Amino acid sequence: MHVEHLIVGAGFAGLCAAIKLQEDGERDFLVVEKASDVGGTWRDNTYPGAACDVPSQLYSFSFAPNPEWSSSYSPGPEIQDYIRGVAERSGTLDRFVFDTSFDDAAWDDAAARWSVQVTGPDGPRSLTATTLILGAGGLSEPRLPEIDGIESFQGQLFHSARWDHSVDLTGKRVAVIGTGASAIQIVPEMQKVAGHLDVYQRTAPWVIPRNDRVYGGLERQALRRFPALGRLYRTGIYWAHEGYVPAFTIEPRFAAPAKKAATANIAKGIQDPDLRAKVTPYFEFGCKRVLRSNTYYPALAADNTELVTDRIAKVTGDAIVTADGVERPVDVLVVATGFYTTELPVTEQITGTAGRTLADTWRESGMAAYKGTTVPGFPNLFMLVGPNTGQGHTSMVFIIESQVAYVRDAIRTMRARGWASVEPRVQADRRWNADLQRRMKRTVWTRGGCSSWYLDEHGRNTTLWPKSTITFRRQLASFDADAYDVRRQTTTRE
Ligand code: N01
Repeated sequence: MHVEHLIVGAGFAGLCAAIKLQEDGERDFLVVEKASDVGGTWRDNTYPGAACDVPSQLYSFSFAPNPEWSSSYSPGPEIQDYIRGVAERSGTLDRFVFDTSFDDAAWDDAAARWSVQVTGPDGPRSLTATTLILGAGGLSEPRLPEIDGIESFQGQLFHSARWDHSVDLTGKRVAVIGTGASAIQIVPEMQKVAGHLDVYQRTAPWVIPRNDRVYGGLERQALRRFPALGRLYRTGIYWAHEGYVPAFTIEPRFAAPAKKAATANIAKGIQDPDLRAKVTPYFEFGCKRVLRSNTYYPALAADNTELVTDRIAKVTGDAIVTADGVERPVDVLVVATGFYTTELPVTEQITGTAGRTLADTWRESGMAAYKGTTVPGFPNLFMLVGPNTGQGHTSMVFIIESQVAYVRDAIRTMRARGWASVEPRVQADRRWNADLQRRMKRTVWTRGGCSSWYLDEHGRNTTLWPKSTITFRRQLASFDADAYDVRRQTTTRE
């Protein structure tokens, strides 16, 4: 079987690509999705308290505004319903193949197409595709902690992104390992139901107030009746973010007001000076992702919670033992320890022109792509949410739409000019990434004195976009064919 376009993943990115390809009259595409539903991260992260910390109006497709958001920061299930609703209304769902994993893809140079293996309910299947559009997500592969003895734990253990809803937590001794964006949403919910809660903190994060606001009935009615109002909200929020955050990542003085708000947040939520000291970060504001919560610090200060800052030495059958020798019994162990971000497992599964996988190509140099989307040696591969496209402060949906616009233009250009394949030139790729990494050196993510999922094992930031998102959108506004080696539908290279 041959399809013109194979899209991997049915989250925001894959869905956006499907909808926009259809809009362009491209009918011959398939979306393969390993799970049984659309939604990506919002389908997978069902932990209690899951919610977005990017404003709802901005965390939606520009072409599918939603006047029904219940509050300024949407709860996870509402976002999942939104994605499902958009998918259903789009008329693309008949080309989604669920419960089907993407196993591998290899570029067939003679045929100028990808040879792909997938596995569905009926077993493995081979197909070919002219373009491969990867929307597999940058935060989709859970990373379990490597802790001595953890495999011997006899109680219930699960990752934050694979919540086991069959486990009743009421009155239990619950332990949460990690204090990142997922954990700080989980902890207040656990504190409400657990008999006792231990929170294992390796590094204290900066947490600013969440300032969530429930939309009143009148406000929602107005948003429904006057779509322009929704667009106004969106634009206003967008510029408020854009005006501030990219500036403070370069210039620490601009971070001072937000750092002050984070310090006041600690003082408001926690009375005990020892606990306050423990939760006060040692690194520069913004070095790790800045988190938002009004309830995290009060939950840590509650009588049934203990914040443990001693290093975890080992896990036994029913307890966690810290380096100071203290053993704390545990019934349910939640590991909110993040994701594989710089060594994405999917990169092992894609083989380019030189017979090397993406993972091999990036092993020494780290992840890198031209415009975060295309890679030399991998013709007709388009990565959505690729290297250096991530955001710590604003909407990935904005980035996804920018990338999809670029991919659409690439496909239109290929059709118009009769090209079989496009592949970014090594020089263009080098120039793009050298410029990014030059700027990266000046950012708080590199010089802020912390380690984070933004950085790879060499300390290189291969995940975040270091300029404004409007710059990203401008730079991907049209397909720049002169940065590419192209091959005509005959076999000569230009
Ligand atoms: O993962 P993380 P996350 N022993 O990698 C700790 C998005 N997101 O799932 O800081 C002990 O940030 C680790 O400690 P340290 C968002 O982009 C968004 O929380 O490395 N601890 C850290 O505290 C976010 O940034 C939303 O020292 C260990 C934690 O586990 C991204 O997803 C909500 C450990 C991991 O934090 C990832 O967030 C949720 C070990 N062996 C997620 N290993 C919203 O929109 C790791 N840790 C609100």
